[in-house]
Amino acid sequence: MNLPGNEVEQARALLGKARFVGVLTGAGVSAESGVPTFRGKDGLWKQYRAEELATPEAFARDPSLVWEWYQWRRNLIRDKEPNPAHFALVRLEEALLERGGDFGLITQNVDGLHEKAGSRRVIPIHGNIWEVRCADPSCGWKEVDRGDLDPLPKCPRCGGPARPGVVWFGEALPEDALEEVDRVLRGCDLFLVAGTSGVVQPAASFAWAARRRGAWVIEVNLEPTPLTEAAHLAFHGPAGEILPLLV
Ligand code: BV8
Ligand code: ZN
Repeated sequence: MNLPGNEVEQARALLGKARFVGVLTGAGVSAESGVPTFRGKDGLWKQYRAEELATPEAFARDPSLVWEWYQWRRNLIRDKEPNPAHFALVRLEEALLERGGDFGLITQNVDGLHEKAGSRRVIPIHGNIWEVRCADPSCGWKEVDRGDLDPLPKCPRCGGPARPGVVWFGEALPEDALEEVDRVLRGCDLFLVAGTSGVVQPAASFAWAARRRGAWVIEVNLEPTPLTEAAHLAFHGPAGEILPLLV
């Protein structure tokens, strides 16, 4: 990693004077904690891709296969700890709130590591892998359970199939989360995007929306992404090294 010093200084200056920082994180922020990302060579599970398993259709067709994937991921994540990227975002939030500013951390990650690190204003737009809920929305049963589950968990209230409490492809994002996202995108004067490939909508449009409203946009990723074009400053390297350097 060899970052141009003047750009690091520019990013630090922008972060230092911002009043309202919005952040969008993706799987790359948890990569250094040992959580596999979705896309790229480490993003594969058996012969499947996330887009083939994280859908209501896949669950209707083969709930055992989908649960097997989620239980594999729950077991992988269970004992993982936040890394310096997560902790840098905690410090950024603290600094903003201390100087009377505002902050919102939009995350596509379902692993709960931002909360574990101590971030408070987290907006988990794709749900929570520890939540289990009834597949029938009219039943409404749900709970957070970090333990081992039956291979094919059932809803204790109505006896129907239970499903992971995450947002699948083709499903709407939670309304309360979208309202909070809107507040961040309208209000922030700096938007920081870290560790996301920027291909999943609607999250992939957030940086553009913030920029259109006049916010500075900074990207941190191992490599260029479709969002690099939306960024005023882009840093290429591990989030666990770059975020602590900037914050
Ligand atoms: C919706 C949760 C409407 C579950 C996930 C065609 C065109 C455009 C859009 C669409 C289309 N067809 C369908 C759509 C819509 C679709 C979509 O965007 N599809 C794409 C793929 C084409 N979107 C949806 O369906 C969304 N819903 O649109 O609803 C609607 C409205 C009303 C009513 C009904 C419907 C819902 C999408 C939610 C999908 N859920 N996951 C689970 O986890 O199991 S998505 C999945 O991708 C992940 O979970 C993650 O949340 C998301 C994004 O991935 P990333 O986090 O970016 O991870 P990725 O592996 O891709 O990249 C990692 C990056 O990190 C890389 O860039 C890498 O370089 C970098 N990196 C790695 N290590 C490091 C690092 N960077 C820094 N440091 C490191 N150390
Ligand atoms: Zn039920």
